[in-house]
This record gives sequence, structure tokens and C-alpha cells, in this order.
Amino acid sequence: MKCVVNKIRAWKRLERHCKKMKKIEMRKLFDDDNERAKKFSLQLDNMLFDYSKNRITEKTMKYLLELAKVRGLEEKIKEMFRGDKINFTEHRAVLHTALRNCSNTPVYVDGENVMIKINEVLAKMRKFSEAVRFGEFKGYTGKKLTNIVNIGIGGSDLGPVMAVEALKKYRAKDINNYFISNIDGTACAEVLNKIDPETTLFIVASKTFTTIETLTNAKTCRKWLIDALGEHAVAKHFVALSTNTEKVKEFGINPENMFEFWDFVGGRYSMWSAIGLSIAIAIGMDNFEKMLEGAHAMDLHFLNTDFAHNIPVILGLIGIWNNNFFGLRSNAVVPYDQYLRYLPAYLQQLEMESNGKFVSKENEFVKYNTGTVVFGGPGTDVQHSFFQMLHQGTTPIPVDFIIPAISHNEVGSHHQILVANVLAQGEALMRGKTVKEAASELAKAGKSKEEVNFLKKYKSFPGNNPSNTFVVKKIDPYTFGMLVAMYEHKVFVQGVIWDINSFDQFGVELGKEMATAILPELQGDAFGITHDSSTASLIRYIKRLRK
Ligand code: G6Q
Repeated sequence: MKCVVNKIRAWKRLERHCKKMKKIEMRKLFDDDNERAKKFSLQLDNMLFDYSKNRITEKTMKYLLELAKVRGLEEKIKEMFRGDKINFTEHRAVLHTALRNCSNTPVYVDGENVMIKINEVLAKMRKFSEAVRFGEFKGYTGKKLTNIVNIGIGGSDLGPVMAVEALKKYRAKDINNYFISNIDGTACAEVLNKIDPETTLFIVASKTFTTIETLTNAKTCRKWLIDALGEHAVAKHFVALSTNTEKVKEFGINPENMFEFWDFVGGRYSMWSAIGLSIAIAIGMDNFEKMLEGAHAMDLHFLNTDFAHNIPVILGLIGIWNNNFFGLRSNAVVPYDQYLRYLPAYLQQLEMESNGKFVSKENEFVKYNTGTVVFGGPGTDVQHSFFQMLHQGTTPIPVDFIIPAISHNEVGSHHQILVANVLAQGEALMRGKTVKEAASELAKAGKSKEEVNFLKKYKSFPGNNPSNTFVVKKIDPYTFGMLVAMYEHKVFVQGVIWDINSFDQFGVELGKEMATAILPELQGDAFGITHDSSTASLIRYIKRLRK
């Protein structure tokens, strides 16, 4: 019999429980229980995960854990780690965990221990990244390669961009990293204007090596290089990261200069593989491996810890609780660390591409919400933009706060002020301010009775807005690896509860096909393709403007 997730008993029980919880204020839960923070927080290494500022009780957690159990989460986690083909629409294993399997226990796909080739590629990455960093692999004219340009998009861009920025303090001083992703010529032009061909290494990162943005950008860069240094220079200035050797050859890159990964690595889960080459060159392979170790520590925690103490499991379940039961469809991610400023963009892809699905594993259209709208930016900057809506909007927006106890730049009292802000925001979003409290504050501030009456509602805050807080010691490679792996597993947990495939992306592929059909029309040599009247008139208008 088919299982429909929102019809099972565990789900129905949560629905009933939620009706009661909707009437409860979080501030009351805190006032009634001094132990609340202790009860609802977990720790792994130096990372503290405080989820007490959610609209939960011990009963809620019991019911959520029951839901995870009946959805078969325990077995599903094992299936992923052991290399079962859980990407069931593409018949592929999902093994980003094997890429950082520092324990080196064998992992089999179709009878082959994939750790052998994973370790070979890691060794090749070490050799090459060190040769570039120490100036042994030089450019065509004998100069050291100091400009590293990653050309890739989506999963072949967002991870490296985020990691290189997050770990900036670990970067070699004489290496400059650039990223070209967008097909907008500006992306290419802006980078090429800044760099010197003699000292530039282009890394063409594309799993399929068929993505139009990446190939077009790579061709433009190749021409730029050849115009400056000649055809023979390509071998010294271009490498490829891909699963597709044939296409790499076709493009004109020698497969010896190719770093391989495999179809059991999804694009958005690929920064731990060859796609991380630009990270390895920036921070060195030792630090890259520390990042893998951090992720591996989170993997082992996820695999081996009972669910009640399992950080990604609890994080995923809290997300389900907010999304499916309270109807809160979005999640703001706010790292209070400037170096983590690209984390929200990375998580946006990770969560929305993985779980923005509407057909279940049972091949049915789902009748419940899946996926979460993720957005965010660095604190305190975003406190001065979208936080207004968090404090006084009509629908709560759950927040993930991330703060390191120690900054890489301990300048004066900056970090203390930063920490004070993140803690104050979490507290204010939880507690809010009643109309009565606002009135009393206004009166204390000496406002007249009329002013107090007029302003008290405007100056009140509903509170009861859920948030999670993550505190780490410092954003170092290990901790960063742990953090990213935690979110990957959170997405996995939610995909299992929702009964969807978190590992395909037919929506992204649709976009790739559609533009290809319109291109000849814009270029003027194709007619007669039927469009809706809006698209047809937009094509005509743009062509007229470009004449
Ligand atoms: C990631 C997605 C997508 C992909 C890009 C680039 O999971 O599949 O973001 O990474 O479309 O694809 P290529 O790496 O194949 O160029």
C-alpha cells in the first residue's frame, strides 16, 4: 500500500499537537522552565546548537522523533552512506560522504570500492595544488600562476566561492581567486580586465561539461589567452574538473589536466571533490583536508548518534515542524561572520534545489508543502534591511543565527558588539514586546497619554518568532566543514520525511533546454516558433532595441 506522508498517524498527531502549541507563547515556556536551554541544545566538538527558541516542548520533540522513525530515517541514512542508488530517478548512488571519508572504510558502488579513485584524485589535487602554490607548475612564459579563475556555475561555483571566502584567513597571500559563473558578458569582462594572462590559471569546472554558461565563458577566456600567448599556452593555463572526459577533450583540454569526479556526486554536493580544486589552491591541501575532516566528523555523528541527540536530525525536524505544521515556508540564514557571507546563497541552492520537488517516491503529486525558501545575509548588515519584517511582519520567519566566539579579526570591541547583536536579536524575536509593555516603556520615557495611546501598537512586537543559534569557537577549515555537512544532512532528513528525491534537479535542466530554443530567434535566423504573445513581443522588442 502506498504511504502518503500527511496521512500517517505520526503526522496527524503532530497536526493536533500543533493546534495546541499555536496558543502557547515561547516567552512563557522560558519563564516556566529554567532548564529549557539545556534541554533543547546539543553539542558536537566546539559547536553548540541551541534550538530552544522554537515553539516546541518535550512532547513536540517526542512526536517529531516518532515521525522520523516511522518514515524509516535510520535505514535511509545507512542506505546513503553505503552507496545504495537512492537517487531513484537517475539511478545513482549519492556519495558526497565518501569524498570526505577520512576513515577510508571501503564504500562500494556496483561492486567497486570507490575510495580508491577518490583517494587517487585527492592525491592528484595535492600534487597539483602544491605545484601551483610553490611555483613549480608555471605558466607558459615561466611565471608563477597567481590568478586562479574558476569558471563554473551552480554547484560548480557556489561551494568554491563560499569556501574560498569563508577561509580567506587561510589563503596564500600571493594567490588571488576569481570566479566567473554568469553568462552575462560582464562576469567575464570584469575578471579578464583585472588579470594578466601570463600569471592566470583557468579552472573549468563542470560536471557535465555541456553547460552553456560555463562553456561559453571558458571559450571566451581561452580565446583571450590564445590572443595573448598563442595556442600552445593552453596546456599551461587550463585545467578541467569534470565527469565527462570526452567533452573535456573536445573542448581542447588534455585529459591529463583533468581532475575527475563521478556521477555519484551531485553538483551541489561537489565542493569536497575535484570541484574544490580552487579551494585547495587557495588554502593549501592540508587545510582542504581539515575541511574534509570536519565534514567527516559531522557525517559520523549523523550516522551513529541516536536521533534525540543528532544535530542534523533535530535541525531537519525543527524545519519540518515550522514549515508543515506552523505553515512557515521560509528560513533566514544569518551568519554573524563576514567571511560566511556567501553561506546563504550556497544554502539557497542546497535546500531549494534539493527539496523543491512535488512528486513523491511513490510517484504521486504530494499534497503537503515541500522545500523551504532560504534567504539571508551577514549580520549585522541584514538587521538594517529585512529584519524589520521579522520583528513586525504578519508571518514569522524562522532564523538560523551563526556566530563564532572568536573572530579572525579581533579589532577593538567589534566582536563583542557583534555577539551582543546576535544574542539580542534571538532574544527579541523570541520574547517580543506586548502592547502593554510598549505603553509602559513609552510612559516611562515621558510621552503624553495621547502619544502613548497612539504609539503603543506601533512600538509593540509579536515575538514568538522561532530561531536556532549555532555557536562555534572560530570559523576554521574543520568547523566550516562540519557546518556545511550539517546542512547537507538536514536537507537529507527533510527529503526523507517528505518522501521526495533530494538528489535530482529536472527543474534546473529545463532552464538549460529552454534558452537554447529561443537563442536562434534572438540571433535572427529562425522564425515561426510559437510562443505566447508576451514572450513573442518581448523577443521583438529586445531585437528592435538591439538594432
Ligand atoms: C547542482 C545542479 C546545478 C549544476 C549546474 C552546473 O546540483 O545540478 O547547479 O551544478 O547546472 O552544471 P555542470 O557542473 O554540469 O556545468
